[in-house]
Amino acid sequence: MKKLLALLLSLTFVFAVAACDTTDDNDEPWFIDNEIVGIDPGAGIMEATNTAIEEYGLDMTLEASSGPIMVTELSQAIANEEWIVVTGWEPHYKFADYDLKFLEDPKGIFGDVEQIHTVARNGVHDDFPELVEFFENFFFDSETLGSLMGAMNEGEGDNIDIARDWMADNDLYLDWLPEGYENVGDGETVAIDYVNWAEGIAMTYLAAAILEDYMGYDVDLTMADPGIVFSAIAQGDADFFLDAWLPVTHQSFMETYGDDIEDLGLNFDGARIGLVVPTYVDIDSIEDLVRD
Ligand code: PBE
Repeated sequence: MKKLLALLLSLTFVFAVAACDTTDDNDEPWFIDNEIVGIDPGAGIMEATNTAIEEYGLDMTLEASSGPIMVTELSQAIANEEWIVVTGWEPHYKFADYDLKFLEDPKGIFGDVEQIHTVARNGVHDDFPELVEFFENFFFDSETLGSLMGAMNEGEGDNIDIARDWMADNDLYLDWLPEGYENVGDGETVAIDYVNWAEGIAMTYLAAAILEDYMGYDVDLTMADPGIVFSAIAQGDADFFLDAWLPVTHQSFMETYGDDIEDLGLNFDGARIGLVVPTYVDIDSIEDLVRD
């Protein structure tokens, strides 16, 4: 009997905890654990989200994870129709896979539309003039980058092979190649760094395939945290980085390292960061995350 009572008590406890997770005092749906699902701690969007928590007076915590884990949490919440709010950005394949919306940001903490830039270490104009020309031409519209990201997300095997398959149906790289590109690299090594963010992975592996297959370079790819990537470029330990978000998201990195970094111009226009929820979450603004 005692055992049964204990069992009943613990079951009641489990149900009570489960109820707290998904409902508030008024039994309205709410975000599990009062949490915003974040990504890697060094990302600009994490800094912006902490500012938003302060400026809007949100009683929520920002959980660090990574881009891929954020997407997994998003897909699980959507499968259960639970409320979830994530640090989100576009271009990203999650908008093609799920019905999502950015929460309005009346205080403008997350900035406006911005651009993704290709940046490089000092000296690339002298050392790699053909690559500078290539990267100055390197530019995606939203549909093309979306298609490449989708291929990487859904494809199996190495990203570089997925990039090669994708190139068989998408020949925009022909417009990027400089005059006399064939084997201009002559086996020389080029170091390209990237962060674990979907759009940068897609662009970086595509560039690597083109540089190796058409221009004859040997491309050395390294994934690292954003702070490490910016400092590696500034110190000349890496040659190129294709995923610098300007003017807002990576502003603080550019303030620290900008003098030692060359900006080769934008490769994507119309990028955006913010707080993102599934469309069934019936709030519209970051202000609605404040509970009365
Ligand atoms: N992101 C993707 C990055 C830039 C690229 C939005 C996650 C960031 O927040 O730093």
